[in-house]
Amino acid sequence: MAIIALSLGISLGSCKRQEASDLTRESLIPLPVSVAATGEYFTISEKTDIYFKGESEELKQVAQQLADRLRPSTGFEIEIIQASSEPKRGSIYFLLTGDGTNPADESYELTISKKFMKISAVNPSGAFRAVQTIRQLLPPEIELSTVGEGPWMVPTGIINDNPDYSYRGMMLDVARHFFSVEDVKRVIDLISYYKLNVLHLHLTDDQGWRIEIKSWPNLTAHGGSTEVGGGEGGFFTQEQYSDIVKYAQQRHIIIVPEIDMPGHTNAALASYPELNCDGKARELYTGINVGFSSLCVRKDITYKFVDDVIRELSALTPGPYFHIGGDESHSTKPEDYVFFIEKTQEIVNKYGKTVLGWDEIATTKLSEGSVAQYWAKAPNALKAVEQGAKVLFSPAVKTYLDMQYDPSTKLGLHWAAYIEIDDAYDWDPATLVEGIGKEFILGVEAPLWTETITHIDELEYMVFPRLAGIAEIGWTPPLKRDWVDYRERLAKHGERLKAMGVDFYQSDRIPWPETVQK
Ligand code: IFG
Repeated sequence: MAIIALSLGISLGSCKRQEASDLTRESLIPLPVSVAATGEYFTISEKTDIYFKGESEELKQVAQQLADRLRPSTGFEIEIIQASSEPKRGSIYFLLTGDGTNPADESYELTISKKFMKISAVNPSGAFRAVQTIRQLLPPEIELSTVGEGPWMVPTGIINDNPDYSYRGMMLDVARHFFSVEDVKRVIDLISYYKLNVLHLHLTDDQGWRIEIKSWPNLTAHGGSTEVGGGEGGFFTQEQYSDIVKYAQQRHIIIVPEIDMPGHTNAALASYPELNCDGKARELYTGINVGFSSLCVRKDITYKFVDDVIRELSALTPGPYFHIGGDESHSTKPEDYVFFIEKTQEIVNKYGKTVLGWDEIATTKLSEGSVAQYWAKAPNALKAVEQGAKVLFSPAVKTYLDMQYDPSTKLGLHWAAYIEIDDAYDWDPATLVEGIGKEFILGVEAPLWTETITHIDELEYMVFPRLAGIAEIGWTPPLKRDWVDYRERLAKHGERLKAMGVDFYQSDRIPWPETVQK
């Protein structure tokens, strides 16, 4: 009897392995534009190598990034091979179809058959986005750094995918509380997993100046020496900033630096007396009030300062945008605010960058290409549209990741709203503000302000899983998005977040599996 049971077991086991798969039922976030299943499995095994076609160093790097992910958790060698002929059975195969004329195109096609996994993309960025999809098609154990037993099976079919919006971002406020290069790289790792392509760094505020400016060294020496609550603060040297930029670039993410002006400038005003209208340096500030500071708008030295800062930081920033802040300048006379913002836009453009600014900048004459970031006042966003400018959507009531989930959340604020997982997901930028249709929207970005956030674990708790929903809003067409479906997919993502060691919020609005419940 035992022998029969054994053989039955083996055949059942192999039958189990042959039961039909269904690629369309996988829990991918963001949901791809189109998924067609063919019902079999591709298996990554010790025979699997990764081929890439052509001379692109960036494509080779994407192949290496996939191998770096697969090796530790499968234990397989996984060679990287420049394809000259057809790759052998069981291989993964990258190729580019673009001619470089459309570098912003992030589309990819992932074709999975029993014999091959093929990724064809217009640009290396699309191949990198496809790698995130592949990670999500494998068992969650693929994210571990210890060898799992597998089998490492992926359902077969074809995925054609591309993003709805070209700007899909997160903002990290490193001014209220400073976060290290290592923490920022962790954030870049996690947002790249959800196919975001922008990290906006809020580098300066009343409580801290976090980026070295060689021509004004006291900005960091003094202005970077504390933070909310009086801690030691900190700052990025220009070398460290460049390291962050490179790390982001390797994950096809651009860095948007923000120097918030003319308000939110107490750290600079404390560092240089001459920046103050009365010539007296301000005290360092470790509280969380806003709106009390302003650069001295009618002094010439102010524009030497602004020019030096924008020049030095633009030279370190390959991305197209420079964010000048412009929010809550309650201590700047309205006519002075207009004067300052219009002059500062010229300086940004002089250094070859496009202006981003909080929605108040739309009360001034926007320079060519300037983008208003809608956070609080829809009328400001409409003013931008009236000027023919694009709007970046960060409505505080939907996207502010420092908002408490509900009144019981220990961290965060709630001046805008309590934002649970469904509140952050179940909205459409293209219909949120009457008069601002999709054609005026550059994309979406979720800011994390850090008045109450001091540590990477607290950051992860506030950011995840809400950011995954924002990422889907930025990537997936609204007609394909549905809270009931997303809720099920997110529940399955719990195991992936857990495997990646993310300290995410386990909302009781999500049916997390037993294996995830803390
Ligand atoms: N508004 C301020 C931020 C921060 C935030 C906290 C903007 C553009 C409230 N400005 O949001 O500096 O204090 O939720």
